[in-house]
Amino acid sequence: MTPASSIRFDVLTIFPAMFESPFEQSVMARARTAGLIDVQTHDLRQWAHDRHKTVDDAPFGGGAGMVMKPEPIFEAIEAIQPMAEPPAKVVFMSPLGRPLTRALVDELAEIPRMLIICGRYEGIDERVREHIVDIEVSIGDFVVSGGELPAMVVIDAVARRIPGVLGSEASLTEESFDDGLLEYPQYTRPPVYREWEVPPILLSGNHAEVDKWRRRQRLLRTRDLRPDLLEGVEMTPAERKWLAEQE
Ligand code: 9D3
Repeated sequence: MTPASSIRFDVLTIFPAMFESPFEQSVMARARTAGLIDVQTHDLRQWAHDRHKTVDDAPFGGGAGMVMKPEPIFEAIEAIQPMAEPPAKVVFMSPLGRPLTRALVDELAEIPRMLIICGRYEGIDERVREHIVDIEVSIGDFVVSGGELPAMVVIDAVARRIPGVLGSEASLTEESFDDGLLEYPQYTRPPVYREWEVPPILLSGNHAEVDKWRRRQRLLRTRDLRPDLLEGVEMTPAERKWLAEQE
């Protein structure tokens, strides 16, 4: 995987204000200040054709709900593409899309510019999907009210793959979890809270024993919570024996 050194996200939405706060905080705010990501929102209603700024209409053939009209979307994309370089890949957030996984996040992180269309209403005119969308992405098999929150999930997850967005310490930590195991249990002060004690090994100062304990806890948690993830994981004979002994 070779991530882009910076990524520009153009976002087409009828709710641009939804994108303000999440990208003004913490990791994403620092990434923007550092020039590693650029998030530009565009209000789809700017490209509506009437004084009511209509962007939806009733479905041909009848049925419940409204459909997003094609003209404002095509015209918006044609206006946004020349605003920067290189030409953006057009990403449509949709329940029909490719499920977002670590592999898809890594694939998207190689694209230096994407224009993300956020759908609302019951759907979008099929000609948009057919003629201008490059990639359709879903965040999972559940329904949310529109493409805005899913777009923010994509931007956050993709931005974290750009070198420098996470501190070097955090990115090394993240990489150490690339082996497909769940994380180990974490504790901080106080060592006893309401009679509940922190595992004594963590207070021992014996780093080799701490590492061994953490590795085994990860194996145990993965077996109990996400046995599907344990398939491709390599274990030493000692680890395999220990795990089989745990209830
Ligand atoms: C009755 C059919 N519905 C689809 C299951 C209509 C519909 C509901 C909600 C169509 C779109 C939406 C709004 N959701 C998104 O735009 C969306 C989404 C999602 O709901 N789940 C997971 N990923 C995504 S990406 C965009």
